[in-house]
Amino acid sequence: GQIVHLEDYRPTDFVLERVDLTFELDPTETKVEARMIFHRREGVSPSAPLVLDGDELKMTGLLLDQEELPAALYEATDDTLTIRGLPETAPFEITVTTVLSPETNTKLMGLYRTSDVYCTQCEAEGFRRITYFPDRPDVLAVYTVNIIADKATAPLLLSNGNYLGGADMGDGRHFASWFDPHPKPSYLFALVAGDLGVVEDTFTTVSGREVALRIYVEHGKEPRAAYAMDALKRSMKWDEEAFGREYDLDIFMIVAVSDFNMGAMENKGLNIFNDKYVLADPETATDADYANIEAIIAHEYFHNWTGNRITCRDWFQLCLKEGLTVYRDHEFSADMRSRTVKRIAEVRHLKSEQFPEDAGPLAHPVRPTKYREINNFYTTTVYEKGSEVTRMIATILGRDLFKKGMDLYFERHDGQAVTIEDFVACFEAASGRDLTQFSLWYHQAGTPLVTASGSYDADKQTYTLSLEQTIPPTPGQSAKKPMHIPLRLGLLLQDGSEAIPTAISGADVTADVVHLTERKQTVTFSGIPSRPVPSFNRDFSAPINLHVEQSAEDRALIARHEVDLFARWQALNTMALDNLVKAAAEARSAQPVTCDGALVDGLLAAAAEEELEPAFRSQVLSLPSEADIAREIGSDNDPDAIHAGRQAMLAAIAAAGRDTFALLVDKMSLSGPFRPDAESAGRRALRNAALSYLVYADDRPEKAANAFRAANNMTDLSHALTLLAHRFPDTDETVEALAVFKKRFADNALVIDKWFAIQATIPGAATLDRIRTLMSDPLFNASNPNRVRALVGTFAFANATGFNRADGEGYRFLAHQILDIDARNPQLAARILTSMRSWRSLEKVRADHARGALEEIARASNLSADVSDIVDRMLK
Ligand code: HT7
Ligand code: ZN
Repeated sequence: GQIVHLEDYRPTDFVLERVDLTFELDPTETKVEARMIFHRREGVSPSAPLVLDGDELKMTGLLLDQEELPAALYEATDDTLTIRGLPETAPFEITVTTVLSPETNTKLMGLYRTSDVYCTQCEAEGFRRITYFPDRPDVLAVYTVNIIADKATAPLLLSNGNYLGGADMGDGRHFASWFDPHPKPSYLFALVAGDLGVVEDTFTTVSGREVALRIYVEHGKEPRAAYAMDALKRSMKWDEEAFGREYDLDIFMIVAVSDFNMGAMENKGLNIFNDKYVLADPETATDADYANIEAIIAHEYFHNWTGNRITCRDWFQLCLKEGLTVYRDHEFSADMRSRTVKRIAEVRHLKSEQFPEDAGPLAHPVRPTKYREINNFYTTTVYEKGSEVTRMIATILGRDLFKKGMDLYFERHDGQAVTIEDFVACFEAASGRDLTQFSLWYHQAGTPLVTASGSYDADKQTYTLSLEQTIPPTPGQSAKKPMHIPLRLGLLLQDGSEAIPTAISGADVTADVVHLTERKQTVTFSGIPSRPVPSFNRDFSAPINLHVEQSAEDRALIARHEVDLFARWQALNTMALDNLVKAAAEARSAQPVTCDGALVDGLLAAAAEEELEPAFRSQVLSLPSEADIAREIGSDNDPDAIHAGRQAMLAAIAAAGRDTFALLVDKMSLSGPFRPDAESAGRRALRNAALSYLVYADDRPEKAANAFRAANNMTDLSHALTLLAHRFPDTDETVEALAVFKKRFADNALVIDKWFAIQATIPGAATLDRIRTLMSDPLFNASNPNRVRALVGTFAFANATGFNRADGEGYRFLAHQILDIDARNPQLAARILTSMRSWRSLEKVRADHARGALEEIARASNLSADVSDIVDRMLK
């Protein structure tokens, strides 16, 4: 594929006025007729041709104003259709007929089949796999869609917008017509046809309009869509209250399918979901599943305004809709659940996924300036860092001005395809602030590092902080400018109260936000009665790394007294991480692993503190992951040493806290029917965290096996199975539990995915053989993305010791899998391959094996653009 550059953006030569699509559905010979009305844009040369995008299309007809086009006037290549001799000013109609084979479309882009249902996925460039079209997000048009299909196998015919009507055609077929009055880009087009069950409800908008809500699922699964429906109604209400956004069609539909490349898709009025993010009941879904469903239903619904009504001018602006919509779904979940616990989960995710991306060969700015394959830019940088950038705008402006800026954005740009500059300009206009320096967050890749040191002058009663920011070099960007970093800061006194300075110099400060704008800055706080303990980056106000020498006692003071609960968790987590890094070094040099007493005391005190909510306490008990430790160490990583050090620390904490944990297991047990609410989930999380420590402290599997037998919901059951499999992989108890679980849930694909994933994460070199065996299990299905992600993806992303075997077999296994998957589904292959993004930070032997495996992929013939883009960037 060719490289696309932001600076080459030009509007199209022709304006698309409207689109009429007719689909005659057939598994291998679907006929698509696309009628498009265009006119030449003012000022465009009369000789300029119309160039439409295509991808693997078979065209069977081409008309201009209903007359066949002479062959001399057009040229069709692999990816374009060029038409010449078009009218100078008058509108004209182009009719393209194509024939598609949805059944054999294994890329799951364009029109495809999943469990006998026809469905589409058009973002980013899937529409061009349906017909020749100006397939770019700045081409907005009004669509009418006619669907003709066999009535018996496809009684349900859906598309975007409002239903116009339909009828029986008398020949075993029927048709339906849909009209979407809102101009939209092609990536938001959707069609679904098949035989599905439905859950129905209604929502009355703030202005009193009734909207029909429908969630379509496989027959028999309707009861499992109840939670998704509830989440949808809460999302609709929340968007009215929090952002003043009302829904704009008579109907909102969600369809759940089992073969899907990503989580879900926000097609106008017809969201299509990976069924993993719709279906839930206590027997089959964990608390994490419920929380994900709530968040993703909300996310896709929120796109109706941030993405659909206001869309992206080009794909470089992807964060305009994704970063903002993630920010909105984060705020929604924070309002529905515990704000602090939600923030902790967000920061954990950001640090474990986005920070490594930003520190490795795939690093790119939130708003990139070039790409080879746009599918590879649906990244955690665009989504999660993009959300953090939006959050920082809210922090800098404050709640009211942020809201004013958002209102202006909706008012100014409704119905348009816009840029990040347009978005930022709304906040500048609303606040009168210059956000030029702030905008570097969109343009400079890499996680800024802030180094801080403080000194207290008892005579003058001043406290001085020296702060320095550095932004590491990233691919294509060696020198960086200093950024505007809004750093929330607390100064705690020894009694735990907060110092209120009488004056501050050296930086702009609003409330507790210190605005860092220089490379080096010295900030002085006056009127500080005694040496304070600084609590940096409260609420994780900026997505940065922070280096500060702080004693365990000072961190413990923050952990006990901070008013910002996030900062309390952060203090304990940082203490734990420091200790885990030391433990890894000790394990690597075969020394005994030491566990800091202040850390153990802090963890156990927080775990037992009844004033704190259980979900928070469970977060405290969950130590940084092996990947977190590797990231903190940064280079020359030995995953086995990291694992050994961490296990030793777990054992030490488990031994010291045996009584606390036993008490918690008792106290946190729940009676009565299962409820998926945040509070009940928090109790289960704390109970299971405590149970994990009890199991670590034990060398026999009974406790875990008993928990497995006693579990009456999927959260507890899968947790117990994980404990058994990870801690006692080859015991009779584990073998039996795995067999029981498999038999009980054999006909539930989403639960069987968990069965595969749990085994894929068993630590140690032996797991690779297990993976190979599991791949020949009859339940393994190489063409179902969820199943491939559950086994191969989970192994590569989440099993540090198994995947990074010292002999390099894990990497070679993955290389072969990537080539195999790539032949069917390039998007899926490229995504799983990113699991190797941190290969350069491994110790030399492993890094050499990893490079060898990547080179093997790079050498393969017929690589997709998706995989070759990723592998080339990783090897650069
Ligand atoms: N906007 C969507 C992103 C997307 C996607 C979804 C499913 C399959 C392929 C896809 N390519 C891009 C999902 C979202 O962020 O809401
Ligand atoms: Zn999105």
